[in-house]
Amino acid sequence: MTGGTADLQGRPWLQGRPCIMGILNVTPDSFSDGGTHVDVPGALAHARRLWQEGADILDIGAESTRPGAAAVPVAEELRRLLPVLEAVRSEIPLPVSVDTRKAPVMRAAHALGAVLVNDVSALCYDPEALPTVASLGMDVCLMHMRGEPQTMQSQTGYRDLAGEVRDFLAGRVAACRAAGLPRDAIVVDPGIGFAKTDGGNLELLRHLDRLRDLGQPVLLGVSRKGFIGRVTGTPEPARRDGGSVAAMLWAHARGMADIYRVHDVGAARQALRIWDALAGTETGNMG
Ligand code: HH2
Repeated sequence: MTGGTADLQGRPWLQGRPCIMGILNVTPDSFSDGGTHVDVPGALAHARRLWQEGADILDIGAESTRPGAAAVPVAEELRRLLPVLEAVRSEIPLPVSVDTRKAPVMRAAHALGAVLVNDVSALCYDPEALPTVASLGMDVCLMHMRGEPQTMQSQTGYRDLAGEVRDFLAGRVAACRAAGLPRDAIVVDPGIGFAKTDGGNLELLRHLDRLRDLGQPVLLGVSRKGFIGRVTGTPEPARRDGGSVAAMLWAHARGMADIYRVHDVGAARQALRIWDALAGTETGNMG
């Protein structure tokens, strides 16, 4: 079984049904899978598995953005990322996204065939990031957060969380449009777990529909996040896939997201298929 929709100009979220982004972290310290896929053979084996289990796109990241994580120098991020990206691109027929905040990493990843920049700072961290994405013609995922991964959990107070997230993303979409990015190239993400309390994450998930009037595809990243661990009493991130699937289906049942960023692609794909079979909304791609 493969997700395998590598056409649509590398934009599987335009296929008319929600798609799955499989996470490939090539970091020693990611909160859930740090250190497990850092060497090229290990990373490639994991990418193969994500593809076979039904991913539509792979998101490769070489800098952890978990709460408290320190920034990684460009040279080190490139050293971790590029050999894996090259190997994945030579074997796996899926579009690849690069999870980075840095323009030089965006440029190097583009040269190796990455089509989407997934920037948790919504192109705010590096002043060169927005002109770089625009000049390379890459797609972008703009995520809401405040501050830096190291400090973000001290900035969790909001008057109207969903409204403020929406307004921030509207401003970033406008900045991208002004820099020349076409509307189809822009995805937005509420940033679950980034500068939000546990209650804030739940509130944002309840009101995700408020992002819909932006008119952009919505990416949702709930997989194994800390709030799932705290709400369910599951300290080990790798044991949070049940809660991750539940949060994903909450959004899917309400049509509130277009891309689900997940660690366990097989579980996510199964859950979406069964939900759609029950709801009568499956599109014939029954694998
Ligand atoms: N979450 C993480 C990293 N990148 N990108 C988007 N667009 N949305 C997210 O919710 C998101 C993201 C954190 O998860 P993970 O990659 O598993 O961990 P780490 O940052 O520790 O590598």
